[in-house]
Amino acid sequence: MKTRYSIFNLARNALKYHENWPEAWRSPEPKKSYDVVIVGGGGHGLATAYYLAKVHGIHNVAVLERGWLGGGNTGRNTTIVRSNYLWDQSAGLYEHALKLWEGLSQDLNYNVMFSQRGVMNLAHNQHDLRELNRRVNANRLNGIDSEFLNAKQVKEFCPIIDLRGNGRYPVLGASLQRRGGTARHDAVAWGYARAADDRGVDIIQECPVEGFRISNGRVQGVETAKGYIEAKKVGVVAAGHSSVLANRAGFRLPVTSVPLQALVSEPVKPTIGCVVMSNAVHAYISQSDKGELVIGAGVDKYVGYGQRGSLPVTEETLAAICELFPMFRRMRMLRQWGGIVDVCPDASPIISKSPVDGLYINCGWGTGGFKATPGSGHVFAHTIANDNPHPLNEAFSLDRFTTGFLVDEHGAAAVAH
Ligand code: FAD
Ligand code: PYC
Repeated sequence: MKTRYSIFNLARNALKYHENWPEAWRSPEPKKSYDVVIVGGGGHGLATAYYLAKVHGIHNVAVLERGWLGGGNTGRNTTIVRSNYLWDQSAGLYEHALKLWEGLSQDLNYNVMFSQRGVMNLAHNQHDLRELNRRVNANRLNGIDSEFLNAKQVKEFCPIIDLRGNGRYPVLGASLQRRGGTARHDAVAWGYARAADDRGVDIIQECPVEGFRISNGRVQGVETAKGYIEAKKVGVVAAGHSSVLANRAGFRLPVTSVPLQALVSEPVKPTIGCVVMSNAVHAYISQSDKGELVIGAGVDKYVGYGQRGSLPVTEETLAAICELFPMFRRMRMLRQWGGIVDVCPDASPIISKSPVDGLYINCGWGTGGFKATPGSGHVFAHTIANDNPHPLNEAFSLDRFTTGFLVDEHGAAAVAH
């Protein structure tokens, strides 16, 4: 009886209150001018706006998003968070982000469902073993938790894995970052949006930026579908479309845009309690809190802007997943999609001033920027507020492609690109 009453209540409240839920953020018309305009309402853009307001006291800020918040790669990614990169510069940046993740739900007062379930990277051959060992040691030297597991320990940590990999992908060992894990992607966008809005930031959706007004080498504002908006400073955070926007501002970026795809299965009971990745075969898997297996693949081998990804990549990935986890062979896949990732030649991001004064660029995260969202927003806000990089993003400037001081993270990129 009690149950029926509660179900009735639930239905009545759903109908009665559905239209009166308070909005998590306002939807204002754009003002004539702002101190800072951020182009792109993904996680990185929203985080930048939040830290501009919170840390630097700059509240007259607008985030202009051409579609809906998180509709780009933020809402399309497979949510893996880790900081086990090879070089000191990357370790600094990604570990900064991981520390912010550890307090993010409290900071935003919004549950981003950060789950430190451990991220394991598999070794299938002697080369993988050497590379993973090298990276584990490099991580430890940088104070990042990282350990090497032999095959027996891999099986203990993830009992459903088949170490034989059907002969094609034998598992010889793995690296493990226990503090790594996953977070709920759209909650990250919504949490940052609500917290930025609370601090006075205007969030404007369905407002594509179509061009920039530049005078005497300095940005004056942005041309948008909702009219011209003046801005003292502009931050471009438009993953996948950053080279298009840079072209409109009159400079070139060394990035290539390619589709990266992912897919999820029908939901099942908890079966895999960690994240398992294989750089060598471009397949990785975790299980969402809803029970879906979240599976990712490699990038398509051609430039493209279709948010789909090609079938041969899906087939290759699922074949590898089935060989590593035979118990998943009869699972049905529910959804498949793609996102456009912009890739730098050294597989590291650009967080930098640009050749145009007052215009800043944050892009090139390739297949791995979700994990960096809080850290990226934090240091980019610093760069914009001070017109100078934060020490943690100094190495990720645009001019590294002319000085040659690249930060080559191809080995740690997890999904080769
Ligand atoms: P986005 O979320 O793409 O935001 C950019 C925004 O800019 C978009 O909303 C877009 O609509 C907007 N925009 C573009 N042009 C304009 C314009 N002209 N005017 C206004 N707005 C514009 N990373 C990880 O760390 N872990 C993972 O497990 C992982 N898995 C991935 C799986 C897939 C399938 C994909 C596609 C990516 C994955 N990534 C992962 C990478 C990660 O998703 C991205 O690096 C990260 O989300 C980039 O965030 P962002 O805020 O910069 O970009
Ligand atoms: O960078 O860890 C990563 C990642 C996992 C899946 C896609 N990117």
